[in-house]
Amino acid sequence: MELKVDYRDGIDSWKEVTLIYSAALRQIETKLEILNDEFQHVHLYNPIEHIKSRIKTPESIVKKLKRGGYESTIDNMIKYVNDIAGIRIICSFTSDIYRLAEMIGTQKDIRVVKVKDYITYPKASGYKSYHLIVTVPVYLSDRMIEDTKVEIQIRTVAMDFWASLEHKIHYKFEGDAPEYIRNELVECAKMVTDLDARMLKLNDEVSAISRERNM
Ligand code: 0O2
Repeated sequence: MELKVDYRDGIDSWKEVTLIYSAALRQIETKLEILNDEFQHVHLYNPIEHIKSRIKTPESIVKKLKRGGYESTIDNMIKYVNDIAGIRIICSFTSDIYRLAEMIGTQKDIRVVKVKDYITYPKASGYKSYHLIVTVPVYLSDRMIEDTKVEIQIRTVAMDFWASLEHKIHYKFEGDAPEYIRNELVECAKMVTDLDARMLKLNDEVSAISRERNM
């Protein structure tokens, strides 16, 4: 892995990039935890099951830049790699995903710059998830780095289970899995969609009964 270091907006080394993106990740994580706590307080219910976050490895960044035909420079990674900082939010129900996306969008210092709704429009592979690219300002001791990008992926437990296995299979076969395995994954994705719909319906029915009985 080799990243050529140049100078852009005061960011001049991989270490500094990591510092800035980690700070952006932490800010978003804290906001999400606050939203989850508030939701629990008001609605007695947590939309977030759990949150995972990561900084993309330099190797992975270089691969992505190469795929896009870009030279491996700090400048290019900041400009063209949207998921250097990534957060994955795992929810119980599909309805939580849209609720959370809306809540994130109304936060004053978060700017949503891109949305990919792979839930309404799943990939041909069967992949389902809701992706947001957002930016947040990061305040350092002597300056403010505006518009630090963070990719937020929101999906249900079932969608996450499917995506983790598909990701492993994708890497194992270097993107060229045998057809019967790809077909089986598409079938499993349909089962995930069905399971998510049934669990949501069940939950709605239980909530309606609880309201009726004042439970
Ligand atoms: P890795 O190894 O997981 O980090 P853009 O953001 O628009 O410039 P990109 O990055 O292709 O372009 O956006 P997209 O489609 O939103 O995908 C971003 C990430 O979503 C991917 O990052 C994966 O983590 C995940 N993802 C997208 N498609 C699939 C899929 O078919 N299966 C699985 N399991 N995950 C997927 P990376 O960097 O491609 O990969």
